[in-house]
Amino acid sequence: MIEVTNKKVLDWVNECKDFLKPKDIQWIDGSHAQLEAIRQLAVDTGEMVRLNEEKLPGCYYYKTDPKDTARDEKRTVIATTYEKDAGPTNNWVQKDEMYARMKPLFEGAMEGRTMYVIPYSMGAVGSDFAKIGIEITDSIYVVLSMNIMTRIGDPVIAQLNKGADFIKCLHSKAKVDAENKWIAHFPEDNTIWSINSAYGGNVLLGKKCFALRIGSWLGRKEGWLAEHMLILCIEAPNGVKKYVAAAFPSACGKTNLAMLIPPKHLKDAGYKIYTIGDDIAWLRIGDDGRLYAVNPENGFFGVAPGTNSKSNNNALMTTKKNTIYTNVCRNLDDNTVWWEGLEKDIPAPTNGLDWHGNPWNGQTAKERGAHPNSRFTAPAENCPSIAPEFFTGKGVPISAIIFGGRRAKSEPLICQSKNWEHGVFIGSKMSSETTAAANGAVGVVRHDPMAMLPFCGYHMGDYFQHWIDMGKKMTNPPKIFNVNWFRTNKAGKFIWPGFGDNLRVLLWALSRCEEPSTATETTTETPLGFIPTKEALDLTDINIPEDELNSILTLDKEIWKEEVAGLKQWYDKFDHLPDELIEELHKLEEALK
Ligand code: SAT
Ligand code: MN
Repeated sequence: MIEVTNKKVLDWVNECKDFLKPKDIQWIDGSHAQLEAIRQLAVDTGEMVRLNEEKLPGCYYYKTDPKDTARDEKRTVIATTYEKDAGPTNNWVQKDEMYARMKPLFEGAMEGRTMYVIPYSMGAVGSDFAKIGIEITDSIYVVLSMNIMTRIGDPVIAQLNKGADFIKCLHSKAKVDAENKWIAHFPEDNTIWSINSAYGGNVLLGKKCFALRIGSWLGRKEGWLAEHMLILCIEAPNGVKKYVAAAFPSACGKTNLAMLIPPKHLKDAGYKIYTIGDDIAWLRIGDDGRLYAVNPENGFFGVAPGTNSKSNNNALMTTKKNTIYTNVCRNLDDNTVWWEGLEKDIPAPTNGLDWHGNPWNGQTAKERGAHPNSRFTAPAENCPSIAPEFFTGKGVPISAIIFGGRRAKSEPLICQSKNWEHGVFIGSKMSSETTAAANGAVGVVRHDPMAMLPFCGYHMGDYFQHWIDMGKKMTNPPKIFNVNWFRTNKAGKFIWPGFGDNLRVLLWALSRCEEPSTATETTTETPLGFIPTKEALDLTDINIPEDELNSILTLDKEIWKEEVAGLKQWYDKFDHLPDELIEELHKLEEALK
């Protein structure tokens, strides 16, 4: 390991050591030998299970406490000096009070344990977009997961030694005590404290905590955007590459969209998809007035259930080596893993262990084998569709921004906003049915603007204003769209086939980004924006009953009057919102009359 000479780093690590009282300290240099030794330790202590080395080389199984299987939004806090800076959508605690509440929990929390110090970079090390964090943790799972999800070790220390600034991330699983679990962000101090959890989203502090909550705060201060977005590249048969960034709430198919496989006729025609990111985008305005995006992560923390060779073969292939599986079902016959949905490829084990660790028989068990929010943590480099641009860390120019939620009835398949401000309005009104990615009821509609409700680190009214201001600074901003893959018919079945067929919808969106647009004449203008006619969409080989197709390509005014009423209530939460949004809401209401 190279020597750490950054005094700020050394002082902070010492300070943490003094109140955490670990038995020893291990700096993570990221070397193969060091990580192998840590993996061996995890196996020896039973914290992780090494899986079948032929079928799943370098793969490990990990299980959390049954009460600790998802992000915990109630226990996620933005701790600032003034409440107005956290705004009405965050749990706010005065920052001194939050430190005082958590300090006693951290006091001696690492007694008898090793304190790991993980220097990591979000974004390719040293690239223009990159930012550094240091995570202190007592969890081997965190060390090994951070190694997959971020760039860690010596190259990052070298940056720190050059004087690079860093985010102070402190985690202890402590007693994994649900009653005393806190995930607290102190954006004024570039600090994150997380205690009493051992589940990914609460403890891999580079991800939602840094890359989104602290990132969004920094983005506002420094003039860029940190967003809950996948990034993908669509290469047309003529070789031209276009880039799309898309925001969906957790567990709404971001990973699937990012890795989509074109339907046969489009593949035969020469369309190719490359993946740049599946969850988080950092976006900056380039010298040419366009918006450029990078994926600051280095791996995928994807939902396992539902992943199979039909739904997302790229994701499945990504997880075949050097992957950590969390809370899935174990197959004891061949020491592999299994989850609901995988029966398309591999039958459920008769000799398994469910996500609680209880004996489980896929033929007779009524309970699930894998937790609905069970996850794989897999290196991006494994992904068959990974884009070369991913590795350079240079931003890619975004043509289209796509917002989407899970709405059974209201939102059409796709709708293009009228301009940037209207697009921000479209993002601000996003709502979705909740999923298992966070604790709480599943299937309840909630407003989730830009899919950032749980991840915006500051006042959301200010966040919308920042979006509007960013638009003003761009001479060539992306076009903004809203999509909904989740409309259902009378029988409750999805109308749109989704998955690879979503490319058809993206291609229409991209055609609208051409100057001049190649699709205008087959578009209907509605109060919500532009919706393609069915002639405008490529529906080759797709069979959807006429009336159902019409229903997802029109705007139901009655339903939308109710939506507007709900939206007004939502906006009422805010003590301030940009005038542009109030005006767009007013225009929508008028147009629906
Ligand atoms: O749990 S995570 O926040 O890391 C994943 C998600 O909810 O999107
Ligand atoms: Mn996410």
